Amino acid sequence: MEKEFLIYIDGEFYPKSEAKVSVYDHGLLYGDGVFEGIRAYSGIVFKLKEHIDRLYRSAHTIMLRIPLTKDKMTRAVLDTLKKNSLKNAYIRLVVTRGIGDLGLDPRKCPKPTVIIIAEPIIQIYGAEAKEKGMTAIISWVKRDSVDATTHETKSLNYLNSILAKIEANAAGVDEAIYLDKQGFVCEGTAENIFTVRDGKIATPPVSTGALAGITRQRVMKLAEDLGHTVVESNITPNELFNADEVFFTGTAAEVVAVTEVNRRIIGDGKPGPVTRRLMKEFYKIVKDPREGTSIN
Ligand code: PXG
Repeated sequence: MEKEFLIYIDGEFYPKSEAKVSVYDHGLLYGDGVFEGIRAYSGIVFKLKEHIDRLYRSAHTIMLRIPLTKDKMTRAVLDTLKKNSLKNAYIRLVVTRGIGDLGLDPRKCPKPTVIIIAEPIIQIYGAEAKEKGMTAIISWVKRDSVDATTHETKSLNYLNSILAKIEANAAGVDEAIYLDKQGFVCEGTAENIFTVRDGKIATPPVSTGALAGITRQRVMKLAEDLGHTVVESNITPNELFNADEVFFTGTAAEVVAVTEVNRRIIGDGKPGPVTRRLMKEFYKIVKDPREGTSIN
């Protein structure tokens, strides 16, 4: 039998088929918890510190006390990778409110559940998407305004992303883009969005409800280092349709062009020069030991 991956749950490792949590866990019953999606490249966990910091900020907002220090959590992530002999990996870090009763009162949950899953990279957006770009629709599902379920907090409540994804699937396109409640462009289902116009780069502010993406942050700095002006500003659907280039950023997506939105071709319908340059430079960054934490 093929060796199963080992999953970390509350300090112990379990083979994948035995890695289970209680049906009374409030992560399941109420989406009460927080998570991170992280990636390791050639033995370096890209921006691990930033992901751990964001996890603890999300937990702070929902008043969930993570039962590990940040250092211990970092070690647990690295141990999980080592146990599974993974150097290139997708890592999912989940902390739920823990086991409680059927009421939603979090006081009934004395111990948060900590889960770390590490698997080889699955090509979520494969080579073809990288080469040709992705198609997208603007979804009818609007990003929640800035409150508990906005993606300012990376909580386990992802139903609006899921509904938008279902809509994209039904429309036969690769991804869905949300607007905020005012009608401004917000982000994709699991990626931030950027426009390029006359060499100037724009991305929606987090006040639209977009996640303060770690890839977004790094790509903004990269673009500035390459001489571009980068602004956080509201983007209308009209501005999106008429941009020279549109691209997504995210842990899974990395940097990827969006070449069609609601059947409107963006630019000339191919990944543009700014996007291609950023893709190329981003691949160098993710392998740079200074940009992450070494597994060993
Ligand atoms: N917006 C949302 C709503 C996200 O969930 C991003 C933007 C990009 O942020 P980062 O920090 O990754 O640059 C995310 C990231 C998945 C998956 O399995 C989701 C995320 C990350 C990785 C994988 O769909 N969320």
